[in-house]
Amino acid sequence: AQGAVSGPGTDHAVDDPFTAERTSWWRQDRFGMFIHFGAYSQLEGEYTRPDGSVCRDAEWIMRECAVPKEEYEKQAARFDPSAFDAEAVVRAAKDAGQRYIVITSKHHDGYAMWPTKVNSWNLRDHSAFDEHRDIMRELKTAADKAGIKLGFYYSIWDWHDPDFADPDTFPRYKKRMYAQLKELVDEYDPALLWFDGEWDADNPVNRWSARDGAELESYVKSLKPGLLVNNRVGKRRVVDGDFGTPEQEIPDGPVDGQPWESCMTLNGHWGYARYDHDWKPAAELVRNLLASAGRSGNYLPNIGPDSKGRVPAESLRRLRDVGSWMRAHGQGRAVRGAGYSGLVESPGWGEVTRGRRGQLYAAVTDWPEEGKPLHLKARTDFEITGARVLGSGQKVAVSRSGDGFDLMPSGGPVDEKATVVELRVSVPR
Ligand code: FHN
Repeated sequence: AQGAVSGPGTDHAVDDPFTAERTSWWRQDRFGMFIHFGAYSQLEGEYTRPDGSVCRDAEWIMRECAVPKEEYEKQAARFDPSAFDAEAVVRAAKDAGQRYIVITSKHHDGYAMWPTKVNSWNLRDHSAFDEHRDIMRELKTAADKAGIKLGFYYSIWDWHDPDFADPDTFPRYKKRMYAQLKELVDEYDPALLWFDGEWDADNPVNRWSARDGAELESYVKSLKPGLLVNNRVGKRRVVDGDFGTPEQEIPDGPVDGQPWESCMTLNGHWGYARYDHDWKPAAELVRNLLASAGRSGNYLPNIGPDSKGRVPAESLRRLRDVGSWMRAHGQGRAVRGAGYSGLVESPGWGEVTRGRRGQLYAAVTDWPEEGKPLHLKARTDFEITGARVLGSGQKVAVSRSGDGFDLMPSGGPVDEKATVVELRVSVPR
């Protein structure tokens, strides 16, 4: 199948995750938006201790800065993200070329970002936010309108609920967790659930087992057949769910025989950190997107709205740049629906993907010295029957050379982020 990866881990007799109908939309989309937004956003990454010293972190601030529970609750009570604009967030994703959004419904601090009836530790009952607003509902409505899929991150690990850390009371916690997940599925009909924190570092007698993971996965799938679930349901990220979730890295190929999605921060933090200005350039995002697609993976860069719910302008600018690049280079066809090329080795000067109609997309990110060709090392026998630069239409001379082909575009880079050469190929049967 197009986009499938050859090699170890793809040999599933039943419901091969690389070709399964269920994962089809997700494998085609290739590009989503992660959002880390929660009670921690209120602190914007800085906690001033009673002695006046400042401790910095983002979504881990409660734990890393040892914020006392009462103090954290006091901060959450002031949380008023009234500037959160679901339509603008969805538009930013859509303009960037992203086709799905995954937002933290509950992070490790246990704070629910929807009006859960399970407890009062949530955005409606424990905040300064308008009690008539529901951010998740707003996102769902905006996403549906824009044809964007919505998924929820949900942390199994919970720092706030005392029943979590005690093996005797853990079943009670689990019951509430199941009830919350049912609310999320019933109320917002998500396309996927993205679990995290199954690696419980808080509970000395960690009872969360691979069996708990399997049970959780089948429970949520029974609530909604077709729901996609990530791999972090089993203890310590053993293979589970529909896709793997490497973090801050692009793996070389299939991960544990699963399709995968690489999530990454745009600066150094997931949640908003007002002091972190170390933003990755848009060119890096384009490169990561191409590298993911070329290895048949998805790319999920993250945004972290501030205490008012505003998305940092630096994130928006980068997403806009990626979107412009997508539009200027064949509407993102080097990425969307594309996957592992199979026909050539990955070159040192960029990334190669194979599009859904069989074309090769050679994306040049590190242009060779002037006058030097772009060499493609063939892995198998095939012919190149046509070549042009996407966007500019520049002609590209193709010649056989040694173990593959030399490509000579008639001009230099058309875009410093990545210039894409589209190659029509003929592969002998
Ligand atoms: O601890 C979390 C972290 O805060 C963030 O949510 C990332 C996103 O994948 N997951 C955990 C670390 O693996």
